[in-house]
Amino acid sequence: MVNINVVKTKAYTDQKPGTSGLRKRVIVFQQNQNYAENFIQSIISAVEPAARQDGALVVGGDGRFFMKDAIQLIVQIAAANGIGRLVIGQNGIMSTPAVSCVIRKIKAIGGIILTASHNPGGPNGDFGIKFNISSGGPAPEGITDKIFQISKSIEEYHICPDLKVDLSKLGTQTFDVDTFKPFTVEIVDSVDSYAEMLRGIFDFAALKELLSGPNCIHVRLDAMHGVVGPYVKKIVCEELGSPASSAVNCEPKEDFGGHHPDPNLTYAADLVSAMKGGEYDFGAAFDGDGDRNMVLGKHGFFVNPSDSVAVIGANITSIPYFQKTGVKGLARSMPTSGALDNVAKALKMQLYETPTGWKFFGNLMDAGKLSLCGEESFGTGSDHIREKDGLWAVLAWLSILAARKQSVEDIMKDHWQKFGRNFFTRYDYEEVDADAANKMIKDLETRMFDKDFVGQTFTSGDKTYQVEKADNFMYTDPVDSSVSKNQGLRIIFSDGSRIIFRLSGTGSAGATIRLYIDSYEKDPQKIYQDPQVRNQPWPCRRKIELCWGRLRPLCKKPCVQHSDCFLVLG
Ligand code: VG1
Ligand code: CO
Repeated sequence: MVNINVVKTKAYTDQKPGTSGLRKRVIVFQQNQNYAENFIQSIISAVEPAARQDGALVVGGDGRFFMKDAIQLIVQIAAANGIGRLVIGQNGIMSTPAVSCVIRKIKAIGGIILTASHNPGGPNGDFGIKFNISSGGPAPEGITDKIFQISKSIEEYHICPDLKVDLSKLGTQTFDVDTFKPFTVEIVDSVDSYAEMLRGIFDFAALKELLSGPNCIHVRLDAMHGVVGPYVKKIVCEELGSPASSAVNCEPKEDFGGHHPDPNLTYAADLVSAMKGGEYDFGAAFDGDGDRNMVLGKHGFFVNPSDSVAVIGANITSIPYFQKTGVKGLARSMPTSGALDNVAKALKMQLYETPTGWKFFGNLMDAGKLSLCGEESFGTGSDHIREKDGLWAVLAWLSILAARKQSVEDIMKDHWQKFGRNFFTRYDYEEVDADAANKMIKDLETRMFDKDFVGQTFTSGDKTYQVEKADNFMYTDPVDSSVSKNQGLRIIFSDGSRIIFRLSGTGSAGATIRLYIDSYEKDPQKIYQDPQVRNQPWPCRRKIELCWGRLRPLCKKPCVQHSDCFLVLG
């Protein structure tokens, strides 16, 4: 018999889940007494007591520092709160998409994912805890608000301190806990269920031919020492026959080898330079928890994530899953470029525009309104699960390559010729002072809402843009009518080009201001320009505090260099 202790605790005021779970520095979890315990108890308290005894929770993470400690706490607190069963990835390892897959497969009541995604790890890095619901998707705002409320008033938590499980041993361990039904912990293979799911989505024989047949292409998949490594090895190498050398950085590490596990041109620079050599036809990188992806073609040709989802949409019949289910609708997060909109229009499909964060796609999928969606932040996925899915996106691209027998670059260029091109760029201003960032957004909003703002024209190079609409994005969920306000400031021009500002919800220190620029071009002569050059908002790239000469209060001194700013407000 395992004992339950009731431990008195003091509530914290800062456990508000952001865009994707609670993310803080590791030391915040380590040094503040009961910080992790409080939050885990708050999550479990949000699960109805009646659902707990016969319910299962899936638990897994990206292998980062502190994950194993957090999993032991989840086991002890879940047991003490009457949860019936936990299903945990071996050694705690399970990618975010795989957790979503397993929740759906075993009809769990939800899951807890230990990750701070693409944020760096290790003792000085970040840690995160995220709760997913029975659909397999991230908890919607109603539930994360409830968890936050509980965390602010928590006075005690329940725990079985003597209960320890061996996370390395596959199989079921059962414990008697107080008056509850037996508590079972099942350690499962991290990859099996997910691999089985992918076999039902893609044509594995065609992919095997592409990766290991007589005319095979060469791929390089960089897991950045995140959780995807074992998935790449087992599925792409062992099963689809790609040589072992195509799996790079595929050992999960607690500190991701000291790097940011962030699949973009900056942090996956090694992949970019390896691709430039011309030895590989296709390259991809993944983030820490395996839900993000970056796709590259031969010689390092970069596929912008907003374009990636549009290409998959335009070629969706290359994927057997969609031949079976049909295509119910397409969606993108608000800041994501309008490339997908052009595909939706051409194919006469419904297009939904949601706030940033994958949780907003779930309701549409559950209601049978959405098949394929993406975010500009290297997230792509479909209704096969309720999370974005990095390896799925890679197999989707490989399916298109197999069907079209063209290079990544040719597929992308054909796409732009047909649909026009959305030049998309995002600038991030990280760790700025939070109060000042809030003030800047307020100030900008006031200026944007000035009655004379709509209708104004701005000139950049040979193009003139007229403001057609300026607002703070608000989303009404078409399924449950819930309303999400203040999702980002939008300046929309008459040709569909847009400038967007929003504050990030995933940082762990200070505030991050994101500036997104999306400009549309249909002139075939101009579609091969460099987006970094074309969309540069200011002639130089100084920090926003100095650059925003006209956008007080972040400005420290007036900005004399920027008289030809693309965006001059006021
Ligand atoms: C960022 C991205 C958003 C993504 C979120 C979680 O959020 O912009 O598109 O859904 O990260 O991704 P924010 O609030 O910082 O802009 V992940 O791979 O960190 O789960
Ligand atoms: Co992620």
